[in-house]
Amino acid sequence: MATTGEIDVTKPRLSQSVLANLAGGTRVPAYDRTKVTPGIVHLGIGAFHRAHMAVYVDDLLAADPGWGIIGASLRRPDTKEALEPQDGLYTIAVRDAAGTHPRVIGSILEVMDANSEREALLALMADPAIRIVSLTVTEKGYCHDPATGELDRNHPDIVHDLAHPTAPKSAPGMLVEALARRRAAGVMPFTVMSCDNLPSNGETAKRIVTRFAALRDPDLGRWVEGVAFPSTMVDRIVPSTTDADRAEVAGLIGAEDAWPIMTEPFTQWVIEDRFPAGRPAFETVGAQLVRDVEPFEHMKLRMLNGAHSTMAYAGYLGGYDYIAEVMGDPAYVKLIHGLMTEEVMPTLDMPGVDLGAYRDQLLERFRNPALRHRTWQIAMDGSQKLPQRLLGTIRDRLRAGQGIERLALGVAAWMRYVTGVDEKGGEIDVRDPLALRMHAIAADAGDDPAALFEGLVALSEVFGTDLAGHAAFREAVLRHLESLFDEGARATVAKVAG
Ligand code: CS2
Repeated sequence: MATTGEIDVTKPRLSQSVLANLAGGTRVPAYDRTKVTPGIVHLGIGAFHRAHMAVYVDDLLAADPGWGIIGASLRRPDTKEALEPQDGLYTIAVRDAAGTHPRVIGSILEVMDANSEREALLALMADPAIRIVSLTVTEKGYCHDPATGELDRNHPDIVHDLAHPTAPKSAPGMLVEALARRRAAGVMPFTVMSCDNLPSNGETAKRIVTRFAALRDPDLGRWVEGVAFPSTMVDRIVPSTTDADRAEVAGLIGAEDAWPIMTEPFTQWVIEDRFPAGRPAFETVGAQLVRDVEPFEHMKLRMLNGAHSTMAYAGYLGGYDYIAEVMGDPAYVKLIHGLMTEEVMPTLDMPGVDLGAYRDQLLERFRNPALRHRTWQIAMDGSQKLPQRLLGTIRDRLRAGQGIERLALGVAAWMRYVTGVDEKGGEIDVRDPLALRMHAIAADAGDDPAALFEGLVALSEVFGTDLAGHAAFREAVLRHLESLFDEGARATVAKVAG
């Protein structure tokens, strides 16, 4: 992901001092940023957070300036490098068929690079003014076993952080060290709010963080048991920014922004209302505060993300670069429509929600021709995503003796994709924490789909220990995998779509 393209010297760089002079029509923060004080630390300040939570916070700072965000990146300093010269300001550019609509967001007061500013970041997280630490560290940032949701004690970052607990690298390590400092100072814990696409993301975060704390010190583990970890369901599609996007945004706002964020009009945030240390009035800016988020998470992960991953693998293999292109192929649309209607919707228990309307809205969002969302981007980290997007639904249906034709195609397409070789013999750049292991499995399997299936299904962190031996699962996935090799993705999609 490129972050800084060529900077056009004829335009000023976006910053506080040029806000008043941006091109007409550019919405800018409607509050005095000098009055905003930090109340939230956000770990994992990537594009998603900047298109989602930071926008909700931007909407509420006029009424309540005590909730500014200090963002931190745990891996790369690139966000800090892009935003620091811009006083934390950046543009979100909302794209629909009518055009691109820019808005400058001011809720991020500062970006810190955890690697070079670890001590300062931990000190800030221990400060009583910080009442919420939110997270978008992606699935793999939880250092867990995706199939069980338990902390992976052998994860290199966890091994490191247990050996060096006061200089942690991982998100669980950072949270626990900051909480330990608060406990030692007699400061009440912050609320930990996960905004990642994980099932029961609050509970999952809590399980991992308390386990890590207990491994450090059983007393600390018990104290961390008392920390609130509300779950949230987050939704907004955010393609990676390209240099062409940068140029377009510069033209629209009349200033150079090193890292604008491109997104869609739709946004949704459902939050479990459990914030003992206080929270901003998120409900006044469009978030839904509820007692139980889990049904919403299931719905979103299985419908949106399950369809997305299926389109990503089967679409990439079929030669489609973008989701909107996949949606231009009637066979793929039929597959996705059928997957959601016949196979996912019956597994969801959502009284009062019109699932048919939700599905149709998703199909409309996927069709957004202006969004340019790459199948390759969604295909990343499949080993971490498959369990909650496809395999949970598959398990529910198998338990009920129901068919899994379309869901199994999603899994088979993933297996075909992670071989790293496309249908024309070209290389696929497979990005995944298990990429090396999967590459070795594919190399051993050669051109035998059955051997590839056996090798991949034995990855228990993805498939657990139940699916490998399940006859109906084996039959459906292997049949589709053979078809993907013999006939290719487009023909297989057409066949399975019916
Ligand atoms: C996508 C998600 O990249 C992916 O895996 O499925 O990022 C998706 O766009 C978001 O969850 C939408 O809210």
